[in-house]
Amino acid sequence: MSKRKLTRRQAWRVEKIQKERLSRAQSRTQSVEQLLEGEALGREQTGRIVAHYGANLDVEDEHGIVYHCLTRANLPRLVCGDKVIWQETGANLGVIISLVPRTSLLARPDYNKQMKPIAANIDQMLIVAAPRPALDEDLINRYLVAAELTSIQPLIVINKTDMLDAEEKLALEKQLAVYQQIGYQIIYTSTRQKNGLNDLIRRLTDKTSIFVGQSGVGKSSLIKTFIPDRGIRVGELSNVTGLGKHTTTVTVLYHLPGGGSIIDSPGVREFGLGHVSRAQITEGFVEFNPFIGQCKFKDCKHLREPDCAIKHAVETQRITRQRFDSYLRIVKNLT
Ligand SMILES: Nc1nc2c(ncn2[C@@H]2O[C@H](COP(=O)(O)OP(=O)(O)OP(=O)(O)O)[C@@H](O)[C@H]2O)c(=O)[nH]1
Ligand SMILES: [Mg+2]
Ligand SMILES: [Zn+2]
Repeated sequence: MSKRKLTRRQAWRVEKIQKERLSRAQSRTQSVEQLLEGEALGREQTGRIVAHYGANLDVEDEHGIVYHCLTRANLPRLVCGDKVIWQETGANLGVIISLVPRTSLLARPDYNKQMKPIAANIDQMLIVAAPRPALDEDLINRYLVAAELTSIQPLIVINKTDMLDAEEKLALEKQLAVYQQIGYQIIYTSTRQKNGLNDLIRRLTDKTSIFVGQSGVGKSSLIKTFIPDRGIRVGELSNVTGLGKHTTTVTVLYHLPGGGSIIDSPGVREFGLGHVSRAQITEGFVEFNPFIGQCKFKDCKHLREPDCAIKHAVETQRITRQRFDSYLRIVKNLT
């Protein structure tokens, strides 16, 4: 078969799939509009999205009852944590008719570099890391920047401390001490030895927190220790890939028995910052703030320019080389 023929056939298939998609979307919209025109609609009420799978969203009403809902076509992409106005259309079924303005939105770029929202109305971001899969400081720093730029309070959680002997634990604490020096809190936990869990639950009460971090660091395991009866799936680390086998694939919001909610999100190998500028990343490195605007050149990139206030701060140890080098790697990878 010639190359051209194959390409044409591929093009035909792509077009066919797109047509099918469009018609599915149109019929979905039609059925939503038909539902809305019907007379059997319940009253308008507020609710919160507690899970979402493709076009279907689970909305929880004020009494904690969950309804599978479709959405009106004119709404933006809705995510876990969103507060919505919706109407009942049948037994445990409903239609979302509007979105209550969000107080915060966490998003990340997808494979097409389009920003994809992950969760909304979050107060706190728990950045979970572990000795295995190997701790990635650049990833932690990207999450910290995202937290700073979206005004979501970050908290670093180092899980699986049972995998470290005393000496290794000390070395890790020393490596991460810089984060505490610049004002971030770190909680060391082990779901196996039940360490640090009380400390962690205290930070979660009465807030909406999202657990983020690489796949296999133990986000779902931590959540499971707080909500034991909700059948949360926890992955075995595969020896081949090092990634979780029962990896979380949908974002779900759980309620804590003592008040507050937690959102479990799928692990990521990379967390890109998307369309943020170099200047925004610099701002997201909190300890750089006193030196921003002090460089000789207004457009200083803090690389080789003379009289660079940031580099001077590194030389005089007011900014650590550890964070500065990570900053340089992050801005270098900006698209
Ligand atoms: N040694 C040890 N293993 C743990 C600990 N916490 C979780 N694990 C194990 O780590 C593996 C991955 O745990 P998960 O909770 O599924 O990890 P996750 O972060 O939710 O992963 P994704 O859903 O893929 O993002 C499982 O085999 C857990 O049993 C811990 O404190 N110590
Ligand atoms: Mg998980
Ligand atoms: Zn500079």
